[in-house]
Amino acid sequence: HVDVPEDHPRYESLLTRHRIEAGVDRGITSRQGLIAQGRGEAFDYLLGERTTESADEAERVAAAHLLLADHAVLSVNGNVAALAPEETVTLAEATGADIEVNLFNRTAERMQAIVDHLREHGATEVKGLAADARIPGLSHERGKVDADGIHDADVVLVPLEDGDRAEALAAMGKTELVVDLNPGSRSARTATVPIVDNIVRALPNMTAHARELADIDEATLREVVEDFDAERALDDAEREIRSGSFE
Ligand code: PTJ
Repeated sequence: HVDVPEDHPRYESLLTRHRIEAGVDRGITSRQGLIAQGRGEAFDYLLGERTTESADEAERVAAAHLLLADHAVLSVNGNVAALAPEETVTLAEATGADIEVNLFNRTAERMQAIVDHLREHGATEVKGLAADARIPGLSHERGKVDADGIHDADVVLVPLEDGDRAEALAAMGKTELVVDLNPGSRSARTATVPIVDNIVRALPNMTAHARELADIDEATLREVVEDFDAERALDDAEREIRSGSFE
């Protein structure tokens, strides 16, 4: 437990930082995850630490993709597990998606710690431990996935993903929903739907959209998805960064 004064201007940002630290202490987050968090924070600062209108739209489109999917999977790494375990479980429940732990720096210990952590936060089934299939084009450890999980999925949500893996998943023909605060990252540029927002805001907002869209007919959902322009979403994010007023 840490005491961050609630009136501190960086309250949310400091809480998030402590969650990542705690994740490292508990063997959930990799030490590289600390560096990734720092990079994310810098972009979040430039974006004003808020969900832009354009990101909100991308989150709505991503929710529609999850609802339309034959088999959607939410991929969880060590940063996501530390930052938003409950929010991941809630989104999976709202959309009928599977959850799979998939690590860039895979170790058996960290896989198990994250699976346990997600179960403590209400997940019933967590995939990733079987590792009985491969993503083509990646080295052995980095390409491991479950045959009945990410390998089989038509839609995957990959938050804070490394560029190589994002490209390899896209090359498999999957609809890729990427949450990444850096609009210039290869992952964001590869995505079917780039979501330039903090994962701690993106997941609950996607759940809210999924609940709103749940009763809408399939044709309308398809329109939501087809109207989306990924290039424009990335341009919007860049413009927000350039025009930001920083506090
Ligand atoms: O747990 P593992 O082993 O799977 O490793 C996970 C990390 C994140 C360490 C690994 O995938 C990695 O090294 O990723 P990168 O290449 O550092 O990319 C992470 C991207 O996520 C960067 O573009 C960051 O800007 C972005 N990012 C970091 N924190 C957040 C974020 N995006 C959204 N929300 C965040 N909180």
